Amino acid sequence: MPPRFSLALLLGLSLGLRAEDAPPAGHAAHAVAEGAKTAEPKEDMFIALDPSAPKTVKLVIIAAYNAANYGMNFNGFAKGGAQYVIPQGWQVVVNFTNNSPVPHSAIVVERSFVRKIQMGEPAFKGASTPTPLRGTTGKKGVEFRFTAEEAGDYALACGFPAHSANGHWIGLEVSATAEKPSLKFGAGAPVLAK
Ligand SMILES: [Cu+2]
Repeated sequence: MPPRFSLALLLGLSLGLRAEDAPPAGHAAHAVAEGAKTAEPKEDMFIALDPSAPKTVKLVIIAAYNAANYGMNFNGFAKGGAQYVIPQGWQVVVNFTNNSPVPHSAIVVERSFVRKIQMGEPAFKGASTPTPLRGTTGKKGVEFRFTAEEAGDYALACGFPAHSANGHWIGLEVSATAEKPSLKFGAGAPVLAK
């Protein structure tokens, strides 16, 4: 008997598969955007020398790059899990964007400040997005620049209240000995002091 039954079953199965293969209009684009957002971060995506200006480094900082640390990450990293090293005296140009509708910001502070609920002034003149406490949204981006005048251990932190204390920061060392700027992910990055 059941040729009919089998046929119906086959039809049902193939329909089911088709429904999965073809998401409703609009969802496909969303899926692509999600995929792009979570592309595995690579160091060279976020740091580059400026060929037109001596001793100038460009940093790309993307807040809520992916879902790591509930979106409270830069370029996919939180809690000091990535570390920039900038030679002392270099110009730093930061291009900041935010993937999330939740406001985030970026401010360079002394490393010991990352546990503060509220950030004060940036460690260097000009070293923050325009309104670090309120944050900004949107992928349009804001640019800020500063001179890494003084060697030491700093952090690039989110200035939105309580975000940095919840891990929304990465390391930034200004080095008196490094000859080139660098960025390192993972092991070798500083661990947050308890
Ligand atoms: Cu934040």
